[in-house]
Amino acid sequence: MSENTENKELNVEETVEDNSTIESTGEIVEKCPISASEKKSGVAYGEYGHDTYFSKTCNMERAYSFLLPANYDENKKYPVMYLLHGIFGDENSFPSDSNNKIKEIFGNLSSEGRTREWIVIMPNMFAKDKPEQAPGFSAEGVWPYDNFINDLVNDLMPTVEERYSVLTGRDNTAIAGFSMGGRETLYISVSRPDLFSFACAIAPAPGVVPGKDNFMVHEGTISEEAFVYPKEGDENELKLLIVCAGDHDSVVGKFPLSYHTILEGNGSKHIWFEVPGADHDNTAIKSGIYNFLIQIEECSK
Ligand code: FER
Repeated sequence: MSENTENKELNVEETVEDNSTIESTGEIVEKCPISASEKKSGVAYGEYGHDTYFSKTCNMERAYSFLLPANYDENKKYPVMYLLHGIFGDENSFPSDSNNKIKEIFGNLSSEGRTREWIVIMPNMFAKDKPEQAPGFSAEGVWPYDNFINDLVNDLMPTVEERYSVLTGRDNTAIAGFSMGGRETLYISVSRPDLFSFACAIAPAPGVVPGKDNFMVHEGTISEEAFVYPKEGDENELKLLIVCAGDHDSVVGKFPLSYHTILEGNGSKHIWFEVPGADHDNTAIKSGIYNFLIQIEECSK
């Protein structure tokens, strides 16, 4: 699920020769431009790291990965983006797959002043509270994913704020995720809009609201009526909410579209787009992250 087979054979880090700059008008560009996703000579990229923390929610030591911006400086303060992996993934899912180009997209956009410098935190989203719990397509198998909101808010966010030089508050905090991570991005952002001004769900999996697919019956983390974001003028209105997905996603199918339809129906402002030629894969991830970073700056102007 979190494996992105389409791009696996190209596990090479390329450096583009022309070092072309990113042309962006600020509009949604459905496909992430090559100029944003390829490694360029002369651009300093951040480094991935790994650490652990004790979670009171889970009553165990847990791990996360992080991406600090190039030239991370304790004397500066940085906004934080939480980036959530897909089902059966863990804190290594994003850092270990060089084809998602996360490092490159953040570094390229930042070097051209198209995004602020972010600290990216990639947690293990399976917030089990008993060692024997395992992920799967069942109510018990997904419960720990839905429990992650508690670990995030009560354990991981305080840890991050203590360990890194971070800007706090919702205007400096973003959440994004792919598939199961997209589902939890929606659940977390709609539940705690006071904590996140920016959210991006890439190919979000079913189960935010009740539903059924080939894998299982989803009870829903919230009711369809409750899947509504604070309205314009509310202090907790999101500045940016993106829902996107590949135009032929063979895993989550039309569930991302169904979230868009619900949000449109209840007047929750958001951006929806499909990524042409993308399945449940890195093409969708790259486009989602690229557009999220660009749109954060657009909506902050
Ligand atoms: C499901 C379909 C897809 C589901 C989860 C997924 C828990 C997640 C896919 C992924 O993370 O790649 O019915 O139920």
